[in-house]
Amino acid sequence: MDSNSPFSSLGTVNWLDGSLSGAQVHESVKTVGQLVGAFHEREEAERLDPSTVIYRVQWFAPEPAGTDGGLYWGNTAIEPGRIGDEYFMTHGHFHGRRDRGEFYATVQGEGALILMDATRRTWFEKMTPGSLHYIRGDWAHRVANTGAERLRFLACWPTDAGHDYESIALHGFGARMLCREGRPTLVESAS
Ligand code: M6P
Ligand code: ZN
Repeated sequence: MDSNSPFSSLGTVNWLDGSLSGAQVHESVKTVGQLVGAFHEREEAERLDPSTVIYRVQWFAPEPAGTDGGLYWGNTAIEPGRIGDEYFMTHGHFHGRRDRGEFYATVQGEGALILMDATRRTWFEKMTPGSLHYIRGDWAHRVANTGAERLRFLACWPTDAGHDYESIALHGFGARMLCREGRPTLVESAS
């Protein structure tokens, strides 16, 4: 059977771990050096090898960024670990367009999806294999790996959502996922 669909050669999803493959996969790697300012124990982060990988993102982008009505598909893999008492985590972002939502679905591992609304109220949803999470367009979102193995989740978001990292770089989230008495605990931030 021949297919002449323009997207038929996009690639494949490995449903065992969520990883993507094919010629069209985009990839980025985030290291301790790139995330140093995100963790509250900055001096601890500066003591680590800056090339230590915290997470990797793969995504399919069948349409250019900003296209009306398009979708992206991604897979994020966060290593287990902590900087001081804070679990390895993503940068986290608001969407540039606050009316563009997103789905996350956990494939492997254990984690926390940290969410924050426009008033800085911050809460989390537990991530376990199979858990599905809907992120409203005006909620900032960050994921922390609270388990002992790699955390992998899939994401689907609109092509025209955009990433607003600046608000997070300036003000952070209203709370952080910290290890307290051996357990992941959401602790309110001072600022
Ligand atoms: C998911 C999606 C991506 C995002 C990635 C990493 O795959 O939400 O849009 O880039 O996670 O998160 P961040 O950009 O906050 O580092
Ligand atoms: Zn997003």
